[in-house]
Amino acid sequence: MTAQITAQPLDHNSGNGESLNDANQSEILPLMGNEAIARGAWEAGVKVAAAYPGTPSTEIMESLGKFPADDVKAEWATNEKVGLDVAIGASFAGSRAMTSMKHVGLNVAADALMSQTYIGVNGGLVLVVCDDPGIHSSQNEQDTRIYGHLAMVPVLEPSDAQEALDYTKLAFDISERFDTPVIVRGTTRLSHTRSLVRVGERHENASLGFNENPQKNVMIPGHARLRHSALFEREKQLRQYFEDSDLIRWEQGSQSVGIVTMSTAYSYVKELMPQAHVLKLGASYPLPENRLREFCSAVDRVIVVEELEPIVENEMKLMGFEVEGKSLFPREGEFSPDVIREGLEKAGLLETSKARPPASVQAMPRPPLLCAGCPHTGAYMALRALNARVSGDIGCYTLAAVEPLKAIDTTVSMGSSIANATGMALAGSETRPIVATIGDSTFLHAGIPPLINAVYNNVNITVVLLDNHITAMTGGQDHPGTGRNLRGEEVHKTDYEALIRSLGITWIKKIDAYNMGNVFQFLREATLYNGVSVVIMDRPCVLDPVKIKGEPFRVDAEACTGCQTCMNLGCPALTWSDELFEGHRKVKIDEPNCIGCSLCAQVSATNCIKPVAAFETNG
Ligand SMILES: Cc1ncc(C[n+]2csc(CCOP(=O)(O)OP(=O)(O)O)c2C)c(N)n1
Repeated sequence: MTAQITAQPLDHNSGNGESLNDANQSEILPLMGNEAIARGAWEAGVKVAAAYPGTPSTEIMESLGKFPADDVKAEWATNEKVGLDVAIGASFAGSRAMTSMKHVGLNVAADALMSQTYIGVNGGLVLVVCDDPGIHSSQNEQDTRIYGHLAMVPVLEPSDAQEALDYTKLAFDISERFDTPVIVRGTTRLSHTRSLVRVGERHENASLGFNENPQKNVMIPGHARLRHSALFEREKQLRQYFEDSDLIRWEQGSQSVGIVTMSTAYSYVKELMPQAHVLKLGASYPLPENRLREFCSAVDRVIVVEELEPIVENEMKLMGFEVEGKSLFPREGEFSPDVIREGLEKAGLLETSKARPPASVQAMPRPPLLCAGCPHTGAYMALRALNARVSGDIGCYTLAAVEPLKAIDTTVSMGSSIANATGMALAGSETRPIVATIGDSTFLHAGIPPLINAVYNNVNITVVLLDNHITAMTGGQDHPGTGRNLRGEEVHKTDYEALIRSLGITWIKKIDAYNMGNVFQFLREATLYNGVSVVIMDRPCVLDPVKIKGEPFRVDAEACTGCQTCMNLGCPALTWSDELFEGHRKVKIDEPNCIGCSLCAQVSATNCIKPVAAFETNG
């Protein structure tokens, strides 16, 4: 059950000032957290929304793109900073605007946020940022709430899909009322859990028009100094707002312990300690000191249950409250009922459960692998054969860092590969050819400035652009290189060759990633070139837009010598048979899994792999 959230009356002409659980909200739909966020934004009258995909946030923009284009211009942006800047532009123009991203996306967008917080908003401006506690699908684990403090912008923390909708809607109101960007913070568990959500109607907002106010809109030092002071006043007003808001909810209990919690941890706490006093924080910044004081003085012991960093705990300690938190609960990893239970046992609040029954179904451990027929495979096999020093990037191809390809030496953050390779070249100690590998979406996200930089600084590196025509890692989103937008409409398609040539690079080869002869030959030639060379590996992802399924291949068991050359591809369709050749296990192909890419046939040392039809013709 979600409690009533009463938005304060607003100046804005949208008429959104009524209770968010108003009479219009009669329909109930099963929505995933991310769908609920999109729905909340649409109901709030969002006019422009832009995002770069990133797990667990991706479905927010995908869902918004399903609403009529006349209602909301929803688009993929080339990166998170671009997405935020587009939303900021729409806010300047007087419309409600939103951007969404995964936690690390905010690192990219932070520069814009840190200035925009001074500027404030015209049309409401909401950033939905989804953290990934437990690092299910990310390069790190970080707590977005720290950015809330840094930027001094309110952070709302929904705990279920209903709140995801309600809080997103409310975030626009708060944004306009207090002249501030607002962060709605999600987590993987919130984003991807589906539950019943009461939905409402859309409130159309007339554009507020451009607000001509250079002192507010143009951040030069003289203006920024004034605006910085305004932030402190705004923080005070926001704190007061949360003192009075239903977003902060004290759920009375009968025990003498009080638990301060938020986000999905709230549900676990309620399940494990239904008798405790609970102060649910729907917003974790800025904190309402008086409400906290009232709560703390009513109980004997206060425990803060918050995932990741001790943000609320530390702030409460600074306010002078005696609280416990990270002495009981981990500061890393995802919370679960078991994790919270352990902490509460440690605190002596729950009896120690000695024998916890093991989960009845255990997932089978599975090593991460590139798909059968993945067009990234051949390039890495060749790079390993070339003994290249490979700086990698973020995408499906990062999987080439592990056995059996084991062909990537470094991976840092999106777009790092090219500048990392530049740095290695400048260091001057590397004797192996230096190669940066980067996917098409990642190249457009953050790969172009470092490529310009590599040319500018005249280094000897090879850049391999792995163009599989899609953002595969996050589920196959379009980008400027696919020539389609979020709604699937045809748009201008980035011409990589022309773009790269325009940067001053003359050694460029575009090759079919399935032609192993060319892959080996041109990668070798590229690494021998003196300067920046670029090889574009051109082949669509086998899963997008529909799973590619060509004629499968088969191993001629008679001819196979068990040399294992094909096994170096790490293709999941290749398995071992029970037959041996001079003590070596022969290989066979799982035909339903094979998509017919022919890479194994091309690398086979004994020419024993052929299309299935070849066997049938030969009887
Ligand atoms: C700053 C940031 N934004 C978003 C992501 C999520 N993400 C990881 S890889 C990737 C793009 C992958 O696409 P591409 O480079 O084309 O490689 P592919 O997966 O298709 O091989 C995205 C969006 C991220 N890790 N970091």
